Amino acid sequence: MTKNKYILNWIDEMAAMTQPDKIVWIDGSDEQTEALREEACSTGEIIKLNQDLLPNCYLHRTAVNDVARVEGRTFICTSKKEDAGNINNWMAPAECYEKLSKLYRGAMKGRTMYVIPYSMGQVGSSFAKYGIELTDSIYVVLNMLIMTRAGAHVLEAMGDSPDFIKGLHAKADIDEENRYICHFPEDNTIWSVNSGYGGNVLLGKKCFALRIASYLGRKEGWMAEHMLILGLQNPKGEIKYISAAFPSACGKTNLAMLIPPEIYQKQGYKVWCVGDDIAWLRVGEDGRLWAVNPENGFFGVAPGTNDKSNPNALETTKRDTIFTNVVHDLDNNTVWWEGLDNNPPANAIDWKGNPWDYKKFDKKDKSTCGAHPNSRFTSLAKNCPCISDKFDDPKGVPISAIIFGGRRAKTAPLVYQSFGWQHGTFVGSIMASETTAAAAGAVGVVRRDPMAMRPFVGYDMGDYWAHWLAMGKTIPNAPKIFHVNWFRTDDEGHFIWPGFGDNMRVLMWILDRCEDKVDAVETAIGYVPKAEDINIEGLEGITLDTIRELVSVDVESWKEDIANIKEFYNLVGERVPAELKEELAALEARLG
Ligand code: OXD
Ligand code: MN
Repeated sequence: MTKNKYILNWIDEMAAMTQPDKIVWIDGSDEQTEALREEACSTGEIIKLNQDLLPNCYLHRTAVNDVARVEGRTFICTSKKEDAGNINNWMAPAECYEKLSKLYRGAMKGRTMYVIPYSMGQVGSSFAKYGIELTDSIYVVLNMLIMTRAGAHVLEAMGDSPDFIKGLHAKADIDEENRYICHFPEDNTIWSVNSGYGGNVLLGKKCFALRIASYLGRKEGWMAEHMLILGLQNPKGEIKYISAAFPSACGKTNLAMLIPPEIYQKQGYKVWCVGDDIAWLRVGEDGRLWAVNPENGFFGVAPGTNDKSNPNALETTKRDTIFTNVVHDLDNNTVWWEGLDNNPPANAIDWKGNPWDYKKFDKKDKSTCGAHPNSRFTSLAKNCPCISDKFDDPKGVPISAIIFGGRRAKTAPLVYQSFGWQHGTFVGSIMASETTAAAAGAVGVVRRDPMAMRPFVGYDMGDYWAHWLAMGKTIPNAPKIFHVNWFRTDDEGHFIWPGFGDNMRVLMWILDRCEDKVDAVETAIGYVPKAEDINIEGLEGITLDTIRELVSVDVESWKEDIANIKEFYNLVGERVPAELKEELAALEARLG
C-alpha cells in the first residue's frame, strides 16, 4: 500500500523481532473491517450483539488482570532522566529497547501483525499528525478504526515522509509483571506490551495524542491538552467555544455533551460537543487560540451513563459501538451496566465472563458489579446527537475560555476567574481533586493533577508549565482562564450545586466575563461572581444565599492547601518556573 521506505524498513525490523505468521495492512474499507469482525467473532474475541437493537455493536471482555491504564508501568524514555522529570517514570532508551525487545521477540508467532496507518486530526489539516500502529489484536484494529481516522488514505497523505509516530503493540501473554507502556519522544516511538486494555494499547490516544504530542507541541510551539471542547450557541446563532480540563471522575464527558436547562432551551440556547477528552491547540493567524479534537470517537466510561446523566452519550452508544467489560444480557443479546437503569438483566454474564446474579449486587462492594467500574464504550463521534458541525473542520474552533476543574469539598468555589494568563497557568498547576468514597483508600486525600495532565505530560512537569507561560506570550488574543468546582459540599457532606445541565449557568457567567458583559468581585484567589450574576431561575432549593456560599473563598482551607502546593512544587523540582513560585508567594501574601 506504500513505497515509503521509512515505513517499510521499520515494519521489516519490527516483524523480524516479533515474527508474525503474516502481515495485514488495514485499508479502512468496509469489506476488510467486516471480515475482521467476523474473524474476531469466530474466535470469541468479540461477540456480535442484537443487530436490531444495537446495529453494528459488539462486546469484548479483557483479561481480568488488564482493566485500566497502568501509571506505574508507564515510562518516558528520554536520553536524560531530568528531561522526563520527577513525576514520570523514566528508563534509559537503550535499556528500555533492550528489555522490551526480549518481550517482543517471537511474541507474534502464530499471530497476524496488523499495520494501521492513522491520523490524529483531520487528514491534511495543519493540526494533523500521522502514526502507524503495529498490533496483533483485531480488537485494537477495530477500536482504532473508530477512535482515529485510519486507512489507506492516511498512507497517501504520509507520502514518502519519515515524519510519523511508530507504535508497536503486542499482547504477548497479558502478563502484568511484564506489562510496559513506553514512550521514546526523541524517536517518535511508542512500545506497548502485555496489555489489551484500551488506554494502554490504542496508541493514538493517551500515548500519542497526549504524551508524545505534548513533547512535540513544546518543540513546535503548540499545545496538546487533556481537555474537552464544547460550543455554546446563543439564540442569535453565535457560537463561543470553551475547552476544559478535569481529572477523572469529575464528569468530563457529561460536560462535553451538556443538555441546557429548560430556561435556556426555551430561549434557543444549544451546546455542541467538539471533543470529550483531548484538545490540540495552536495560535491562529487572527491571534486567537484554535483547537481541534484529534480523535474520531469517544472511549467513554459506561457505568453511570444513563438517559438523565448523559442522554447524548447514551444515544451515541446505540450503533457502531464496541463495548468492553460490561454486562451481557443473554435474553436480548444486549448490554447493561450499573447506573444504566433500574432493570438489571436476570439472565446475564458479568465482565469476567461468569453468570451474574444481580440480586447479589451490593453498591458498596465493587466486586459484586456486573460491569467493571472502568468498563467502556468505543463510539463514533459522528453518531453523537450534539456533535458540532465543526468537528471535522481542519481549522478547528477558536477558544474563548479555558476551564480547569477539580473535585473539592471546601477549598475551591463554584467558579473563579484568574487574573490573567500567568496566574491562570498557576491555577492550572495547582489543580487537585479529593479522593471519593468510590475509590479504594482514604477519603478526602488531595491528589494534585496539574491541568489534569499528571499522567500524560511526555516530559518534565516544570518545563511543561514553562511552555504554558511561553505560549501565553505568543497569543495576542488569549482565552481567559477559569477554575470551577461542581462538588462543594455542605456540613453534612451533601453536594450544594446540582451539577450536570445546570453547569451551563456557570458557563454563561464565564462567557459573559470573556465579553466584559459582567462585573466580578476580586478576592485573594481571583475574580468570583456576584451572586446575582449566576442565573438561578428554575432551580429548586437554590437561593442567592446558596450562591453566595458557593462562591465564597474559604481562606482557612486555602491556607492549608498552600502547604500541600509547596510540597507538590518541591516534588516537581527545580524546573518549576520562577513566575509560578512568585504567583504562589503572592497568593500566600493575599491570603494574609
Ligand atoms: C482517562 C481516559 O483515563 O480518558 O483520562 O480514559
Ligand atoms: Mn481522559
